[in-house]
Amino acid sequence: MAQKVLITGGAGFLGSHLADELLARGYRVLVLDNLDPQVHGPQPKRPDYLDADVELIAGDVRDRGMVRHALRGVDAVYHFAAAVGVGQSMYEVVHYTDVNNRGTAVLLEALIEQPVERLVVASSMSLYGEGLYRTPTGALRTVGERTLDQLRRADWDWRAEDATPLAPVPTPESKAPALASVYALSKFDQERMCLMIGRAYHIPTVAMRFFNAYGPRQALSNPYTGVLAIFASRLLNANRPTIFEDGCQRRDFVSVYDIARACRLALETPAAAGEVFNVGSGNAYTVREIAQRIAYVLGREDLEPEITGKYRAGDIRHCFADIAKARSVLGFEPQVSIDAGLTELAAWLEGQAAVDRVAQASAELAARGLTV
Ligand code: UD2
Repeated sequence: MAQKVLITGGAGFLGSHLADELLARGYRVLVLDNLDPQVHGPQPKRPDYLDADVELIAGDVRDRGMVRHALRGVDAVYHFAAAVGVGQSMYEVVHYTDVNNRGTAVLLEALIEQPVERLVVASSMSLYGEGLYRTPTGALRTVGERTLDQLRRADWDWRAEDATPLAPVPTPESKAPALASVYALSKFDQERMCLMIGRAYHIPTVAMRFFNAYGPRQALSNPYTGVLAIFASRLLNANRPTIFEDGCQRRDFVSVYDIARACRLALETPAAAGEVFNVGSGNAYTVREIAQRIAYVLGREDLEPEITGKYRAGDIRHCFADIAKARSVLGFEPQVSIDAGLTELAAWLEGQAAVDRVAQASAELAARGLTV
């Protein structure tokens, strides 16, 4: 009998792609998801994109009874259920702590009673804060948070004490966390709690630190979606993308398909137990480069990005992944190039707009009594 895998939060962006990846490899997939209206809309229902072979339980990971029920007959668990807005976590503190921290605690208590062969938890690059830097003499450096004064002066980049520029380098898992949001704190908490309980109760556990994920099914209704989808949506609506700072900040944009593959490998690789892995593309692009590439794939290079010089408080300057560990231990190799990934994202976004218009048109017809 094929292994049965539970994905909490499996109706969401990352979880549903993981479900596809697992089903394609012959696993049976069960999803526990509360179909949060912020992600799934005001009248939540099973998302159309969720594969018909996925067994869906609509329920909350904070509900003990529901979690116990979902764990019956399950061989492995992916814990992806979480509230995911960095900015929002700074005012909905109770909600984020409740869903992310307590939700994980409830799941872990249930797992102590009903252990599984593997637990994989979704963590985030946000817990690094700024990425790792190198001085001109080659020494590695960690930095803190840029001050508001510095940002007001449009002094974007990090420098050493003697004013020489610091160069960003790929960030490895060993970089100490620098938790700058309730969200980042909750992700760190989730990964530590899972690894700790996993170790104590012999549940082989793996934590995956995702970098900037993108791809079809990104929750566009969620105002906290990433820069790629924001730029693409602006271009599709004939608006110029708006770039903060000078656009030279760098990130690691990783395709959701590569994330799904890395997560499957975390299930199938015995040596991954007890470990933490960065999941990125291994490439870094500036926000400017990204704006250009999206405009190119959409054929809207006429809509040049507007470089505002404004800034978002709490933004980091650079962070991109060192994926050497995932490569060597998991045998992970990113397969989706940025151009292929963006082309697909853009095609999907165009389809989304069409669907929205269709829904609106149908509603209008219905309101006028023109449809049955
Ligand atoms: C945040 C989260 C990360 C994940 C991600 C969503 C942190 C440290 N991390 O990462 O965990 O949730 O969001 O993919 O907060 N930008 C523009 N114009 C725009 C929007 C963004 O220039 O219209 C810039 C922004 O200032 C930043 C970069 O694009 O420098 C990336 O922004 P983001 O919100 O996509 O992601 P990031 O890295 O802040």
